[in-house]
Amino acid sequence: MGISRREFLKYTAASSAFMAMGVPFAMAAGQNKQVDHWVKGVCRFCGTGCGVMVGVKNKKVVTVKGDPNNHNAGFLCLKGALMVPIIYAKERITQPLIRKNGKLTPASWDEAMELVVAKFKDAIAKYGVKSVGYYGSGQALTEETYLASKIFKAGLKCNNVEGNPRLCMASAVGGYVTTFGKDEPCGSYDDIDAATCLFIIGSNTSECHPILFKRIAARKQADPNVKIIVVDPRRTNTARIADMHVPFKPGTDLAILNGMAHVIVQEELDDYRFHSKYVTFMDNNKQKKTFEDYVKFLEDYTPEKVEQLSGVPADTTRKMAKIFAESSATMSLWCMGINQRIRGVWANNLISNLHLLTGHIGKPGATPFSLTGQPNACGGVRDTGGLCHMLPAGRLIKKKAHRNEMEKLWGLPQDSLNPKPGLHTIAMWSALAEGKLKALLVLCTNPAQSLPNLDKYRQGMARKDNFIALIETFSDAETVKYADVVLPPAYWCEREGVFGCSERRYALVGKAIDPPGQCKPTVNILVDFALRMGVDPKLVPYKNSADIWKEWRAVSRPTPYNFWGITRERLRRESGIRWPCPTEDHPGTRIRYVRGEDPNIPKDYKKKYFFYGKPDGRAVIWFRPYKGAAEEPDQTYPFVLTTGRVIDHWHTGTMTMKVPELRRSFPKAYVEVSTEDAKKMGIHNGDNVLLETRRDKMVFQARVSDVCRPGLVFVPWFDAHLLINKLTKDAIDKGSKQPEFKICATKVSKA
Ligand code: MGD
Ligand code: MGD
Ligand code: SF4
Repeated sequence: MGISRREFLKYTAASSAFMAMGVPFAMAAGQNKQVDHWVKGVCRFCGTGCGVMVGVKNKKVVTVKGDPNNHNAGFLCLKGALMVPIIYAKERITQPLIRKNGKLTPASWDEAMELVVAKFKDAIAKYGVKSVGYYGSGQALTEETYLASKIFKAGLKCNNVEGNPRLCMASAVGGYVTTFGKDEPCGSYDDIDAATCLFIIGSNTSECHPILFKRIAARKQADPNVKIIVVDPRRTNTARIADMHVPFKPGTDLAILNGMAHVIVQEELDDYRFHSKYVTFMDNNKQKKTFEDYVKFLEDYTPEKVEQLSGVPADTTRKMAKIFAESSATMSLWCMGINQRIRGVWANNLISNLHLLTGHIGKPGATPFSLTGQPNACGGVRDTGGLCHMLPAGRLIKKKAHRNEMEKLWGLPQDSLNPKPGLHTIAMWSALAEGKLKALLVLCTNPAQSLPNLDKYRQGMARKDNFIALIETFSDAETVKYADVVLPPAYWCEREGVFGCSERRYALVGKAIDPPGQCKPTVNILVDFALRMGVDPKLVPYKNSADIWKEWRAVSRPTPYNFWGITRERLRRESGIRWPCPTEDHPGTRIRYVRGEDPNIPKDYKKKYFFYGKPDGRAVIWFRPYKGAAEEPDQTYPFVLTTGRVIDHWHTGTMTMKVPELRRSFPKAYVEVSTEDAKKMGIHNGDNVLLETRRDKMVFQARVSDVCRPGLVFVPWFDAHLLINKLTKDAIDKGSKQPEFKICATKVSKA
């Protein structure tokens, strides 16, 4: 099934130049397999959104290969290439389960759904709609998230609709909305091929977006003058191809980014013509300011002061700023090192500031570009409005005009939608822990492993007076332990639907095979839930996910998202289309906010750029001061603990741990310690090391290397047997409500 590691290495060996640069990928893996037919789809894993072809023989998936017509040009990384055994894992849940006397026992669909609905109805009757909720995922299909959100918001008038993108992309959304007035990146992957400076900050692209990293490495290989700067406290594999790797004290990005802006204005490297025409300057109190005020604000961020705060040598800040500004086209790429922070929105703003200050925006190769983590966080949750404050296509619950527009589109009476935003993720799980939330429907996410400060939230999940209905594919997911009912969904290519990746590209995941046992497509489960809950059948008139897609196109049409031209037929024919796409003959949009590129801008518009998300058409340069992390190291907890990913595992490991090749490469979590710290503490590779934070303590095996800077330790969070989130902190960004997974204080000692 799939390809073996040997076959994989054979394919990759063909591209030894990339391998030498540390770029792991598979080319057209599985090409030689005999299959009955190929079905077009999208990789199950990361937000790179690689196109795959699924090979089917005798009604079973036997292999996958990269789609040569999608942006990945036929390439897949190891996770993508080895996806097949997961479908047939022995842990697949194939029938509904109900907890009886503490044990999950098989039940019929009818029995399980009746119990779910009885619990939801009972909670609503006793405590109101605020006592129920939905917690979804950036891995659910677009149609699934749109539908779940509609059932809760329009059907039940309950805005407690959240999902794991709150842990992931919320700060990027906050950054884009405050800077440009609209969510989602302006540029696209094509910019990588044209950039002459790639500024990578808080992203381990090589492990987390490997096929994009391959594209970055190819760009560098094609033109050695292209400069790559990696700003990351760890010397990751990504940093190893950089011209400049800039390690620093975690959590001090705001100072570094302001320091770069300081150098740019002092050395007059800014593009005055651009920012005087297209930018509004604004302080932290939302007061309009001038460029001169901004220069004054930046006086506090001399490279020398930045050095004191962050540990980045003053000359390094100067050099970075000069390369950023003087390159002919600079592209910034960032991910969780920026977003998972209590000042994540501000850090996002400051990256965009540098682009608006230097005019590195809206030209090929010049753009700020946040990388999305999950395959459909953009496509499902951000765009269709699957969070507690949002409605579809960028509309907001708190805006009456937006609610009224959605009421019209959904055929609801005027002013019938609930005007109060619901509970955000941490508030939702806190409410469960405090006994205020009584019934929760959870889809395609494993919060019993992925939430920060886990002990608190797991205790909440374990309470006897609440009810958790979980739609989950695998019996060994941690959250299954806390579920009262488990509903078995069709997995990945067992049902049809759409994923939207980091570059606003939407592509169809085709149905290749039937689901096993009693598994059902999630949209069927959700419609069944809605009807049993007494939701008006006119709100859920769908036979399949294609019907929902049709409605979504219409709902997006009056907005700058505009998916009208992305028909199901086109999705079947083409390998992904980037929105906005207003008509069926429109090719999709590469660059937003630029006349002639973005269909939202009239062809005769008087200026070249139009940031139409803002009332005056100007993007905002924000004055955001430096603020540190929620929990800085001190004498008692002197180290910073950071958490993140490894190339071969996906999140909580429920899928990748089922692939022998992937499991073997990282069988368990470990703690990465710097050579310098290890020497001081007498720690050697493989020694047991105790980590202790204010929340919990745990022992990990040491990996001593030059990856972490002294004072920093790193633990990957895929291992269900070593739950590092018991140690992390649940402090959140005030604006985006995203938790600061990336930084907390810890003690480190040899165990
Ligand atoms: P992380 O490992 O979470 O991955 O992708 P990334 O964000 O690239 O963290 C990125 C980097 O942030 C780390 O190298 C870390 O050293 C750095 N960092 C820590 N603190 C700071 C800081 O204060 N400032 C800066 N500038 N950097 C800091 C995440 C992405 O990956 C996401 S969100 C998802 S959902 C997907 N998950 C995933 C996976 O589970 N496995 C694999 N293999 N790929 C994945 N792709 C996606
Ligand atoms: P996953 O393992 O992706 O992690 O956290 P989670 O979403 O909780 O969970 C997906 C679940 O869905 C799995 O249990 C899987 O078995 C199941 N599943 C797979 N396919 C299907 C399907 O088709 N249908 C259904 N119904 N279920 C399916 C992710 C979250 O974690 C994210 S996005 C981020 S960015 C955070 N990152 C992060 C970090 O960097 N550090 C630490 N310490 N914690 C983190 N937690 C966050
Ligand atoms: Fe899948 Fe991401 Fe690898 Fe592409 S880079 S094959 S989307 S895991």
